[in-house]
Amino acid sequence: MAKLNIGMVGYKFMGKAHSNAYRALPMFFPDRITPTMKAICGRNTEAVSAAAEQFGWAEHTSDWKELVSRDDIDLIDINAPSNAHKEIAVAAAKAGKHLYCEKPLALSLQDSRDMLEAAEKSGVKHMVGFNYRFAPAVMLAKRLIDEGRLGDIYHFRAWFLQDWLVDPDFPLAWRMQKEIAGSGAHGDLGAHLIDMAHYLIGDIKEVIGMSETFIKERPLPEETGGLSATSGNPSQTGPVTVDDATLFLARFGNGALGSFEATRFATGHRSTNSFEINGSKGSVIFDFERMNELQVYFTDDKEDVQGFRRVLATDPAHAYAGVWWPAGHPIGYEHTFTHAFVEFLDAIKEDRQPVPNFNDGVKCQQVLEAVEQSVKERKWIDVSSL
Ligand code: SOE
Repeated sequence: MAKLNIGMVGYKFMGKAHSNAYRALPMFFPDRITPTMKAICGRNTEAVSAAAEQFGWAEHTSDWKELVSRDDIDLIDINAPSNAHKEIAVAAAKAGKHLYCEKPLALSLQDSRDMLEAAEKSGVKHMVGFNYRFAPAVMLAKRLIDEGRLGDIYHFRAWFLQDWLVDPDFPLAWRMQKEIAGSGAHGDLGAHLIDMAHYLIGDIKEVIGMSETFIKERPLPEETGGLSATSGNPSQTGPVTVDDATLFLARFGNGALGSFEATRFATGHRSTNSFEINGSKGSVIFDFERMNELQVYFTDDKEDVQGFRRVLATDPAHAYAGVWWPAGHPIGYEHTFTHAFVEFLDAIKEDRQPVPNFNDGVKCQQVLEAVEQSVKERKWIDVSSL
């Protein structure tokens, strides 16, 4: 199959990011399967029609059921709010479509398991949108760990800090409503950190967490989109039903210790997504705001030059780097999505599951829920008990 017809549900922040990735693919990865941007779907006909034109989709529709049942669609890309994921994914799987779904996979662990089961039953390929795995500097960290160049891993500490909710008048957008988002900073930002930990370190055995909702009531929104929202009448408010910040400690199956912090209240941090890993032979530090760099430290460097050094992950030696620009020319956020789709297209061609797939989505959801249970019960929770 040299071509693949895409039907996409969602047209806001992630819809734009995914569309951009599909458009870049044939130009930068011409030897791969070519994705054809067939049809985009959203509830607001006027808005989705404008998005179709702006992003380059051939058609638009406001009926996802019609979209997933079309014979000429091979893959359904779901980036609508989280409460829509399960129904669409299960229906699309039953219709035999490959699935790409944004994170967190579902509103609950059970829903995510149902999605995985539906995908496995129908034998389609499935992938979950943990795009940060595909930053070349992150992939370099993975290689250093896998090749034993950091030695035994002792610590994984990660933090994803945003500040877009510090203003108490910021309206009650969907990301602050449990029935639509599942959870707050925890599922939105913490999910990325958990997946990164699974990718780099391995399975998490047990967790203990704490969480807080600092602003408990917010003005009702008039309109929301991406990370922006406008409020109508500020005197009309509603309850925030998700966490503003969640922190937790973890013990990995291989004995490493982890700490995780996800917050939308880190004043001054627009989107600081970082991790540090310490091993017996060295350490790495990644900071998404400098996503082309990996700080590395090796204990076997000569003592007089020991220290963290900055490696620019833009040489042909680094994953995907040779495809874009000459050595030393940085890439950005949007490229992580293109790389994720390259993995998906390759998996379809090679008849294997892409990574990360719904199994990884379920694993992440399991940790998310274990942390929530721990917050409620104020004790350590064994992740495998869920
Ligand atoms: C909003 O907090 C958000 O866009 C998340 O939804 C994304 O997954 C993350 O990559 C950046 O922040």
